[in-house]
Amino acid sequence: MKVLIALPVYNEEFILAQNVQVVLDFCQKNLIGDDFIIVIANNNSTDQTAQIAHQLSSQNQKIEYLFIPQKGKGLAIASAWLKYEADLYCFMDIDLATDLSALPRAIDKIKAGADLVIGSRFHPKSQVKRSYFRRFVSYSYKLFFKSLFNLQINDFPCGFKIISRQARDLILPNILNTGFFWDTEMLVLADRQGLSIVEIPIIWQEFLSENRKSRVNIAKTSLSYIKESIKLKIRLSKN
Ligand SMILES: Nc1nc2c(ncn2[C@@H]2O[C@H](COP(=O)(O)OP(=O)(O)O)[C@@H](O)[C@H]2O)c(=O)[nH]1
Ligand SMILES: [Mg+2]
Repeated sequence: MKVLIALPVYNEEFILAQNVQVVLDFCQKNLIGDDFIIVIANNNSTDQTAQIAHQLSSQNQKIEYLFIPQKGKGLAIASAWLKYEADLYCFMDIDLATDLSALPRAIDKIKAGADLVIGSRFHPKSQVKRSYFRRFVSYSYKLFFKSLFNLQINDFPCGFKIISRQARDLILPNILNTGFFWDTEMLVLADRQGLSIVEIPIIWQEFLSENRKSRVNIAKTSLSYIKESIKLKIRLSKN
């Protein structure tokens, strides 16, 4: 089977080349019997991201570079997923906070019949290194999304997800958000369609440094999650 790995990036010049190489090496060693393609999806970064991504793709035929002029992580992933032919579609955050050992396990679950497989920092078998503040924020999202949409899922915004081609075709055209809420909306819509969503344990570690801080503004993102959730809830109640 062919696996498409989308890497949404915004101003990642400090880690891009190194981490794309890590993903490439991992796939070459561990995705035995499966073909793969890595797509760097850049939303108009203002640093050297475009130049670095362009160079990486011209040096290796397994790496594609996609430029998206408008902002939004969700839009970047959707653009990459829709542009290339594959059997399985994955995205992961380029800081590689989710250890790559999750990838073959996730692929196996899809092959075994799951429609969506998502990394979960709340899985009892997960190993998670995170600040107390981010844990608290994450736990609040869990309570909020779970109760509002009445789902069994625990980790909605985790930056590691994989989906079958069939599920992509069914769900992607209905996702309206283009930013950080995009994958949460995907899960809610998938559940409404009766698709199976499987949470798998992951090893999660955030690598923050002076050069690379989180791209996420927690206050702004949380507020937009609340707004987008209410909009989605209203939309679903009308159907
Ligand atoms: N394409 C795209 N990627 C983004 C955007 N904002 C963040 N990202 C990517 O989304 C991923 C998650 O960002 P990160 O800073 O690690 O978030 P955190 O782990 O929640 O602190 C990284 O791969 C970022 O480069 C955006 O506007 N467009
Ligand atoms: Mg991160």
